Amino acid sequence: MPRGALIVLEGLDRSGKSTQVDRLVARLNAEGHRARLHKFPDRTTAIGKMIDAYLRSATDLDDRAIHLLFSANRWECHAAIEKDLADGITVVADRYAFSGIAFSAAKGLDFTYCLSPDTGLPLPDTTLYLTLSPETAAQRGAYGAERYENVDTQKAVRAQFAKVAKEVARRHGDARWVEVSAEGSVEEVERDIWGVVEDVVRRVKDEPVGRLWE
Ligand code: FDM
Ligand code: MG
Repeated sequence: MPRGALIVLEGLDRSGKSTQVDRLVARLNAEGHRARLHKFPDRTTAIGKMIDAYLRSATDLDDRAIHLLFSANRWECHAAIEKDLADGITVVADRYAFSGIAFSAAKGLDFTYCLSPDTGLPLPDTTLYLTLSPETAAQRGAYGAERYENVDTQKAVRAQFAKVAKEVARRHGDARWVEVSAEGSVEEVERDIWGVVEDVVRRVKDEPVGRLWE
């Protein structure tokens, strides 16, 4: 059976990522590709609840401890994702290991350390990184109240995402990371994303799923 594709959307806060993942899943299904959304962190699991409490600042955790919990939250879902892919279902992930690296490295954790716990996870067939200027982000209104939702953190995270992009290209090839401008209208951004995804879903059908950082 042709497999599904693993499509990841990454991006800074206010890039419209949540709107776009919803539209992408709807579009895939409408065009006859079965597709399912998977949000990371997945706040519904036991580990996800610990992460949720941390993000709401209801609890504090050591930087390495929370980094590993975010990774564990992906590992506890990887079998379900791989099963979907094998069953021909395309998985659209709202964030993935790349957010894990960018947000933790932005706090000062060693970049190579940040990569390591996610080694061996299913490799995204493509990652669409929604980019947004700080000016446009500011125009889109105030940040939320969660941890990391402030200008200084977002700046630092942006710089780390640039390093992540290079690392993905170096280890897995240029085609795995695609920058998409999020400056345009919802429809414009949706069209740009679809242009990439439509192609990837067809192309990977008969290819094995890769392993992240391997
Ligand atoms: N985040 C997300 C991390 O710090 N590490 C991770 O591995 C992941 C997946 O959690 F600020 C951060 C990024 C963001 C927060 O994400 C929650 P959402 O998409 O805003 O719910
Ligand atoms: Mg958020």
